[in-house]
Amino acid sequence: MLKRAKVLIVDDDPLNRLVLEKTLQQDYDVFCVESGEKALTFLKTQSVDLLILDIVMPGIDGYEVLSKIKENTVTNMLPVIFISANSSHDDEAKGLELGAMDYITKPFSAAIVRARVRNQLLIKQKNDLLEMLASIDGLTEIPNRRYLDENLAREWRRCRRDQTPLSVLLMDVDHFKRFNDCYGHRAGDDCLKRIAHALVGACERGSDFVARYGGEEFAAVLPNTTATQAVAFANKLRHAVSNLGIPHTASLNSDHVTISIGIATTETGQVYAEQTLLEEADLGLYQAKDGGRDQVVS
Ligand code: GH3
Ligand code: MG
Ligand code: MG
Ligand code: MG
Repeated sequence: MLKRAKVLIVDDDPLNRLVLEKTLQQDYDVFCVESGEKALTFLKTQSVDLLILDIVMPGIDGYEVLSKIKENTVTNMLPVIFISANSSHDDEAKGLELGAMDYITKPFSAAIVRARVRNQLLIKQKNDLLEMLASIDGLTEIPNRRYLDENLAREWRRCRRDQTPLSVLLMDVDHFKRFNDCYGHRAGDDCLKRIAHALVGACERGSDFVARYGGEEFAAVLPNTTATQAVAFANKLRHAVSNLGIPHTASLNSDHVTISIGIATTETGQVYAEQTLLEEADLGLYQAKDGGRDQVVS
C-alpha cells in the first residue's frame, strides 16, 4: 500500500478500542471514537479508508451508523467491518445485508482482525484505482466527461447551498479540423495532449478542475468564482495555450494554435440547473467563434 491507510474504530468499550488500536496501529493510521454520533461527525470532516464498527452502543447503534453512511453519497463507498459480541447467524446476516463488507465476532483474534482489515483495504485500493481510471480520458490523461458531469453536479449543489457563485468555462480549439488536415491526426492528438496539460497546469486553486469535454473541447469548473474572476482566469487559460506556440499555418485566425472560450456563472440568488450552465457557456463559445476566435465571451 503506497500511502498509509486510515482506519476509524468505533466502539463504546475503551478496552476494545485500545486492543483494536494496538492491533492495527503498526500498519495503519488509526483513529478511535466511542459513539455512533462521534463517528458520523468525524466522517463529516475527515475521510478514512475503512471503518471498524461496534454494533451495540448507547445512542445510535452500529446498524444505524451504517445506514447513515450508506445514505450519504460522500461515504456510501466506505467499507465497513462490523465487530460485535452478537454472534448469532441472524445478527451476522443482518449486518452483511445492510452492506457491511465483513463481520467479526468478539472475542476476536488479533491475527484475524489484521488479515480481514488487510483484505478489505486491498479491495478498496483496487476499487479506488478503477474509479480513477474510469474518470480519466485515455488520450490526454486529464479528467473525462464522466468526471466532469459528476463533479459539476456536486459543485453546483454545494454552491447553491453555500450561496457562492460557480463559473463554468467551455473551450474549443480553433480550426482544429484544418490542423488535422494539415499536420495529420497523430499530430492532432499530440496537440490535444499539450493543450490539456497546459490547461491543467494553469489551475492554481485546488477546487478548480479542467476536463476533456469531448473531441477538441475542454471544460473548466471554477467553484466560488465570480463572472469577473472567471473572465480573468479564462484569459489566463487562453494565453497558456497560445504561449505553447504550436504552429498552425492552416488556421484562419492565427499562425499558431489558439482556443475560444465561453463562460457561464451562477450569481447568488439565480436559479440554474448545472446543464443550463454548460448550455450558456456554449452560447458564449459560439459568440467567441463568431467574433473571430482566440477570445473569451461571458
Ligand atoms: P472551430 O474553430 O469552429 O472550432 O473549427 P474546428 O475545425 O475546430 O471545428 P470542428 O468541430 O469542425 O472540428 C473539430 C475537429 O476536431 C474535427 C475532429 O476530427 C477533430 N478531433 C476531435 N477529436 C479529436 C481527437 O481526439 N484527435 C484528433 N487528432 N482530432 C480530433
Ligand atoms: Mg458495544
Ligand atoms: Mg468543436
Ligand atoms: Mg474547434
